[in-house]
Amino acid sequence: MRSQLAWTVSWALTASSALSGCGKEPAEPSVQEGPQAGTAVDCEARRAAADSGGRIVGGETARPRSAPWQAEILSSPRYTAEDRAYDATLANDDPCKIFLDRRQDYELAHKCGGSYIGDRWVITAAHCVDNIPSFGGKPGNVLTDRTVRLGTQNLTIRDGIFAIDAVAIHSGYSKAAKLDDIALIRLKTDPRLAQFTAAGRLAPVRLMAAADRDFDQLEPLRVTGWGWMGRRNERDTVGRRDSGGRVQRNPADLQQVALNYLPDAMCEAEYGEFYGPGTLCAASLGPDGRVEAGKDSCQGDSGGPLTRQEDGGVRSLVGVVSGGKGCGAGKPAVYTRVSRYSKWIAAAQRTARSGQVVRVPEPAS
Ligand code: 4AZ
Repeated sequence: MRSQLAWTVSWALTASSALSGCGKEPAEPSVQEGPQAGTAVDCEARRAAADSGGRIVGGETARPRSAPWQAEILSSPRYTAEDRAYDATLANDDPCKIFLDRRQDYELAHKCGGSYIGDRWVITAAHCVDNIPSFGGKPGNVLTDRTVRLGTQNLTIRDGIFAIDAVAIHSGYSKAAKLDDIALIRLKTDPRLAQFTAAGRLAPVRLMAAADRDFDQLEPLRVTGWGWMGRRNERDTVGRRDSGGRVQRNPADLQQVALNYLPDAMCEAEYGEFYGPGTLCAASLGPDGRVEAGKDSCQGDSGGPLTRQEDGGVRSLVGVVSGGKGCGAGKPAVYTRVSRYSKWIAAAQRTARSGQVVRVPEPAS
């Protein structure tokens, strides 16, 4: 259990902002209103102003529309002038400091990734929607304190925010055990879903099923997200700073990085009881057969898609970003193994109820 602390800490703050541990979190987020997707010139200006310049960790900007199922789970920032003034007084090494003066609104709002699977359903990680904190450290309500952005790979475009109708969380998930880290979100009925789909902005991703071809050895996989871009070592606390001392930032443009499917034994050796049949191990493997440091998912990528390419070019969802020790620290990372949850997904879709968060057990096989 030499690493339990790093593991626990790594996941503890994922679904909330770094400030929540210090008793603050934006309250009652509302659907953001903003400009519609504009001209190319507008987009360039927005991108430049957003100062993203980055990657997942060690990745690159995803080609436009290359991940039309990519979802973002967000809450609206509600930091007041007093919040900002207070934040500015904190020392840079204070874990409560979240560098409000250095971050864009879309960064403050960002919480997690997800994948659109069609019919108003988004798949994400349980830890992104379970027991979310609210303002003042009080328990939040995921149905009202979170929204979902679809139909764009750029977070400065605001015409794609959807309200949540229902949430189903795997009953096997717990913050302590971290297994069964999977949940479904059903969006409220919205004509934009059909409009975005017709416009090619939105497309559901196919789910890998147990009967699909097995993974090739070291099969190339792709993970995408708007998560932190700096490396974080295994033993670093999850603050706003990367291992080089720079403030961790979220990019405006969706990032992608290529990883390899790894043998379970590599994650079992690293994660022990936190790795099981419902998890999948992935990292970038170097030519020496060891995990290559510097290419990884990180905080804020959680819940997002790990995909593979099928024969014929279609991508299918094989994993959901769950967690791991550090980011790009030369450790393999843990993803929820989607093909193990086909029955659970169907059960969750049957069980979900409007206006409720339900916990759904694994159906008897
Ligand atoms: C996180 O805290 C997290 N490097 C996500 C992914 C990884 C580590 C931590 C994998 O959400």
